[in-house]
Amino acid sequence: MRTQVAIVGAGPAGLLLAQLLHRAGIDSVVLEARSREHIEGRIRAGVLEQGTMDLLVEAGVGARMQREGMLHHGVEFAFDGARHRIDFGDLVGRAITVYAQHEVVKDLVEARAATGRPLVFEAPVVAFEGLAGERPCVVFEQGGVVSRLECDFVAGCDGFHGVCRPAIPAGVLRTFEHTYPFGWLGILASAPPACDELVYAHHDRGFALFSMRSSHVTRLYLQCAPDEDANRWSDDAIWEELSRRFGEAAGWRPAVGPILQKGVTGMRSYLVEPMQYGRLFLAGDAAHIVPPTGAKGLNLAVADVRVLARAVAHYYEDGSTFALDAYSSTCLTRVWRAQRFSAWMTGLLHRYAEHSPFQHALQLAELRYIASSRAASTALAENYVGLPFAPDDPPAPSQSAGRQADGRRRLFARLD
Ligand code: RFL
Ligand code: PHB
Repeated sequence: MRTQVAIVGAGPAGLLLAQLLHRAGIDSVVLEARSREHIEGRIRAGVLEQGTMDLLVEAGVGARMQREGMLHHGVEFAFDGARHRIDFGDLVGRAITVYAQHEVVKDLVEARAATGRPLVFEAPVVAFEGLAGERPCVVFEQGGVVSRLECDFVAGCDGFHGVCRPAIPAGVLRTFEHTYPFGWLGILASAPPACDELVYAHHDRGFALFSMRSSHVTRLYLQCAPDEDANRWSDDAIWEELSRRFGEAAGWRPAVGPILQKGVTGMRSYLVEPMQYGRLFLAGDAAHIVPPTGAKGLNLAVADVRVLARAVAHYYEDGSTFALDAYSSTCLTRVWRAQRFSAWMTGLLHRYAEHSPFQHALQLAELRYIASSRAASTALAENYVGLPFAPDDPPAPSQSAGRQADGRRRLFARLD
């Protein structure tokens, strides 16, 4: 088997990359370890930045999101017994859309099926050959049969626990990591949203987040121990704790209803530099993880594959590797910015057992500052709605040739 781009993983990163490449006339094979039912039912993110929405529409997979997604022009922060609204429209003229990640995945799987290009489920990648050379090869298993897929490039879109990042030889990557001393207990509930927008609550007993999926389904999170067993929490205990945290922090309570799903997520910040080794390019959670407090993980995955698809297209247009060579540094600028914001939001809103009363009071002082200062709330809004995409990121082939020539001119000027 042979293709131009072998894509490992059918999460949002791998599937959107496949769609963007298809629209550029580039062939790919997507290999996914799990079944279609599994990836389409995995409950995860819910907040799409405006740039993400625009890209999904541009890629021809945004129609259902535009119909069913909920456009939000602000979010609320709850502390001191009241809710304080951050008005994105007024502060930065942008918005976010609340639309479940698994719905994005369903739309992308359907679009892939319509192209007739391969998306192979239950086909885990198990090994690689020749990643540093020009003819890499991906080895995968399907129904007990081992097969080889030759390609020009490998896109490592296989998430944090995948096989692509560990395939890079020791010493190539620099790793940055921080693990937080808490997790989130998340529930999906059959209850109508009791507030039109997301509510981030700061409470002495720990953080709580109110989100939603539709006019009759809410998504809620509670700060818990990192190794919390979700089954130790009865439904009544979850509602009681949510009601207490929101009631005291916000003077408001979410509507109660049957819990459809519950689970615990650990919280970590993680990234590797560079996001490339030879012909292997890492994208999305395979390269970086942010704590979910800033709602950035899915949006970063989308931003990475936008850059990668354009860089690969430049390569097939004129053989130029300029944009591919710039892939990692182009993505990492955005990734570090999202890392900073996500770590800051996490530090601002969570209860730390080791905090002194002084540190706890500082969190509240900062929340009051955000609620009362246009400058502070603008900084938050600007980061929450996301950095716009640069139109020439990566540079177009003609510009890249120009930039290479400029680089050579600068080098020669220095040598002169
Ligand atoms: P994924 O979604 O993990 O997909 C990787 C895919 O690769 C497959 N795979 C393999 N396939 C073939 N061979 C192998 N050897 C393989 N090993 C693995 C896996 O089966 C899987 O299908 O990574 P991707 O595409 O990079 O997407 C990243 C996002 O899923 C992630 O960043 C977000 O879910 C993070 N996140 C949020 N992001 C947001 O932007 N906004 C949010 O509101 C938000 N909320 C969240 C979140 C993540 C959460 N959890 C559960 C971690 C809320 C939560 C609770
Ligand atoms: C969600 O709706 O699942 C969600 C929203 C905002 C976050 C994290 C998760 O920061």
